[in-house]
Amino acid sequence: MKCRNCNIKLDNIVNFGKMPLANRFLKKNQFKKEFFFKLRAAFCKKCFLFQLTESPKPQQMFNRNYPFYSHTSNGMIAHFKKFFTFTKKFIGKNSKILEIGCNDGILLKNYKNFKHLGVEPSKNVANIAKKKFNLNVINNFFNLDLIENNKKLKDNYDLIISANVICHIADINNLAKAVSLSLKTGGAFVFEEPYLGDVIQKVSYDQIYDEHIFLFSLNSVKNIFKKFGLDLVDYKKQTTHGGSMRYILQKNATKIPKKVLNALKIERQKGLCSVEKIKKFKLDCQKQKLFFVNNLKKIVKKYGKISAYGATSKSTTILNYCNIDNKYIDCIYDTTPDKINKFSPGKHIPIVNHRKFHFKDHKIVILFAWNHLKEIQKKEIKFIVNGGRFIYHSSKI
Ligand code: DWN
Ligand code: SAH
Repeated sequence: MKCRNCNIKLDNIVNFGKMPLANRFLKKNQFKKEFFFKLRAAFCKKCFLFQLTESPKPQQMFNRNYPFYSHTSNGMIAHFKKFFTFTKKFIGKNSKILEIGCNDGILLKNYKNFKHLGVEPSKNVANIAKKKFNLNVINNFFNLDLIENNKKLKDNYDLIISANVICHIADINNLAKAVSLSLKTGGAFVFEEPYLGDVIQKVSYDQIYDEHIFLFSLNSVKNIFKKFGLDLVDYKKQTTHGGSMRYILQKNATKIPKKVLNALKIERQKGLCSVEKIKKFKLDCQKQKLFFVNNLKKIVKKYGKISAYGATSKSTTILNYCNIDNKYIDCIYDTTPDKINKFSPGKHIPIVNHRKFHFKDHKIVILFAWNHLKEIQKKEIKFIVNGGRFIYHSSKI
């Protein structure tokens, strides 16, 4: 397998085995025809891009039944308000803003009083952005074809924004070229994604699944986008999604600030550009798998089956990589109507309405939505006060 950015041979990092689609929650009659692919991560020693070697077709993942609705987290609603405030410095009254992957409008709604456009391929969530929040949204994939076939989109935007989307787009050069074409000279491209540094440090291998084709770093982002005249001019570390990075790029910047040059150097010193250091991640994943499975076995022996909280995309990687099924976990509580009363991908654990979570019934619960800990602790305060404990798949979280 060759690097999706620079086409040189990749170094294998870790193999998670046969994996279903992370967000393909099933009805019983769909079990037999379930789709699987090989989930394997690799690293490019030239451009430092951490990536999947195989990825399902985008239409298989992003369609009219995409079950992730961004508005389900109040913490993320507040976060995206702050994202908007951060980007105010790039726009004026008459600026035009484009969002790549606006989902149900959680970020784009903040730009409602500007000339704006969202591009979102998953029809169900795009419809919410359009109908509930009255936003301008094209129900399509953002790519070069879209820009080349729509003259109005070319050389048109002062600001392009995106959150947790760019890592979902397999043809990264096509994406970068499309962004560059639609941005005005001097315009800004601001996007944020789960950060490779956090995943390595926390051994949060659950950030790796079909939709997350890339885990970026400052160095890999710089290397991908500079070919298309998009220069990394700033960054801002984020705590969302277990540790993310906001990247700020400018079309044809005149100068790269010292702050960025220093941060690129620090990343190199930390080993984020070293294939030898990144290869250690495989061992860390295996250790955490062993830790989690042994811990779970002990708990189940003592208390019987336990429950989990948050039917996240991330949980699909944990459950399938660790081979944990209904023998250990009776159900996963969740707020999403499209997931409730269905079964988890691959391991077929029932998804139950979070309203049925009664604090007295549980002593220990696996928190799959660990990135929303604060928000969930608040909701389930009785569970915590009653001595309830959340556990995780990694001891480094
Ligand atoms: O990149 C992506 C991110 C932004 O969102 C996508 N590829 C898919 C998705 O990833 P995820 O499923 O891991 O996202 P979250 O936000 O960690 O998990 C959301 C799930 O947790 C939903 O199913 C809802 C559930 N949840 C809950 O049951 N109670 C969430 C919250 C905040 C809650 O209080
Ligand atoms: N931005 C939101 C949604 C992230 S989930 C948030 O941070 O909460 C990933 C989203 O990317 C999905 O809504 C999916 O439909 C969208 N997506 C995937 N590929 C895309 C592409 N090529 N162009 C635009 N959006 C895309």
